[in-house]
Amino acid sequence: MTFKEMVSAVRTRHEALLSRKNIPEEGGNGIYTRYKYPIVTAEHTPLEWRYDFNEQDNPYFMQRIMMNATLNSGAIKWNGKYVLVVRVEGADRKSFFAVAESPNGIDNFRFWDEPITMPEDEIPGTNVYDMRLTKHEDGWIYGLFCVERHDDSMPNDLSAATATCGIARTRDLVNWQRLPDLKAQCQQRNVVLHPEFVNGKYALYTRPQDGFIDAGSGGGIGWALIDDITHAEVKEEAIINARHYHTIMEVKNGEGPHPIKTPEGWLHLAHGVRGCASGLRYVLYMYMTALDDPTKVIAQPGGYFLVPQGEEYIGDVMNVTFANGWIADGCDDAPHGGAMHSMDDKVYIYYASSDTRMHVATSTVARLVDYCLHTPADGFTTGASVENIKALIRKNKK
Ligand code: M1P
Repeated sequence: MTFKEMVSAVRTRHEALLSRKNIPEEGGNGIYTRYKYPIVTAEHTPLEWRYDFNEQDNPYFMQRIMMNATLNSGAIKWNGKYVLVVRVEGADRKSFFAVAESPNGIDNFRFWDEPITMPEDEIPGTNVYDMRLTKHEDGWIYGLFCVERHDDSMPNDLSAATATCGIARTRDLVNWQRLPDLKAQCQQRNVVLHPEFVNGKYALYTRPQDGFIDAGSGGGIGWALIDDITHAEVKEEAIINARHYHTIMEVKNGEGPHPIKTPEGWLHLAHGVRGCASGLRYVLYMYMTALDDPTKVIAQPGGYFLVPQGEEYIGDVMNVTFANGWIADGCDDAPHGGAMHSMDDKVYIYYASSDTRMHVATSTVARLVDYCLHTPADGFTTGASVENIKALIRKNKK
């Protein structure tokens, strides 16, 4: 093959992947519809990021920079497009943020020309990942993400690391203003900005943790009010969604994207983690909080909402589903992400499987509210679970 032919073959394959129509899967659970094809993979990243197109410099037309994965993406409806801020991970294990957009939210995702240049905080980070996007009442779009640094208090341990919440804001998703990292008493990951002011303050969903991996004594998803987002500090933190023994979130949990406001309350998407013989299992779950008090849980279906299925089990970190982005249609021109949605609004749930690729599942506000309000809560024992099943059987016999 000539150089020209190699380039042409790669371009044709790439375009076929990018323009592939996605297909809804039949026979789901009635709560949401999954789609057959992953929506963003490492292979979707622009060829210009990976290949040197100069024949003299790259006669074999090799990839000069390889991409490993596209995962945990923030999401926002932006100028009529479905936009993801994707965590792209290179072969060198470094993650970075890059914007991919689609005209319909389910296929044809294409990356913008260049990855995001994220300014550093005072102490530069080694790695950044898992951005949650919030169009806030103050007019800015915020991106909150995890910043990983080596833990220099343990100089002899090369794997010792710290997790801190990085904060940046933008008006166009291209130029980002970095604010100082969140100050807290402990390490933090999965921190999310609530879209509205609460008591005149910024409000954060937090996830206090003892170490880089272990949530330890951090009891679950927390809540903290912040006086000044430009010098954000957690002064008081209350756990609003606690972990529990023998549940899907026994080991850890974490808020996903910011919640969706509905007439029945705030819809929350989160991940829960439990340990098993093959390692940690990450699943998605939902809960609802009161409209007038986003910290007050009013419903929490027992068990998981969405788990890996088929090839989704396999990847860099097996048995993982993780979501930090969803888009509820219907409030495109709303001034901020806390706008009230109607029950008919469609919801696009963006999730990653096994830290490797991005998928979409669709639902509606009405279905998700119904799921939250009418799925029995976890009774925390086998006996309680059996009673839930028997109550349903009795109802069906009537
Ligand atoms: O590997 C699974 C996930 O592990 C972490 O999530 P958590 O902090 O809840 O354990 C994150 O590193 C996340 O990016 C990753 O997908």
